[in-house]
Amino acid sequence: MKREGPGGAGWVEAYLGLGSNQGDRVEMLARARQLLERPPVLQIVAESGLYETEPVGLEDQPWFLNQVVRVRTGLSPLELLAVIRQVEEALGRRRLIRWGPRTIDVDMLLYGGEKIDGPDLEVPHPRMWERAFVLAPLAELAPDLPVPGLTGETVAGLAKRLLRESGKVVRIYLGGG
Ligand code: GSY
Repeated sequence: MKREGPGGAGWVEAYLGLGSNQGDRVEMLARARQLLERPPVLQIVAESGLYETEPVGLEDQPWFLNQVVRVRTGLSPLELLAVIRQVEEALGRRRLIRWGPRTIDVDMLLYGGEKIDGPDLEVPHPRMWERAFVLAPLAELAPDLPVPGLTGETVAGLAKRLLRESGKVVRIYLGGG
């Protein structure tokens, strides 16, 4: 547990990926951000824009809105995971179909510089480096972050390459549907 603070010694910077493709997607993301900040040991310190993104995994489902937020937190990784699950549950997330549609999805992408390989939690998120819908918003907040295992590669560089090569549409959301 890392509780000193608020926002002070012992607090860690983490990045969370938010996604929604059911219901009022803009509202779902807004409510998720609100609920994430409910515990006094978590503050959102930066938000990317919203991106409208073509589904990855199960392709026959509505397009997503995705966003990445940077948080500062005094929660341990597993405590943060518990908060994430509470937020997903409060917003009606049902884990019915793997890769399937969801009102809200919150993924812990990065937690400080930690590498976590647990049964319930893997950080960095194991699939984040291949997903343009994660890296494009992350590149707004942390463009120069190095990509593990790819010497000299940054989040911004990899995002650009994935946007070119993945064939998946990832575009800034301008509203209206
Ligand atoms: O892992 C997040 C849920 N998800 C998404 C998503 O958030 N956006 C896009 N574009 N495709 C996705 N496939 C899954 S599963």
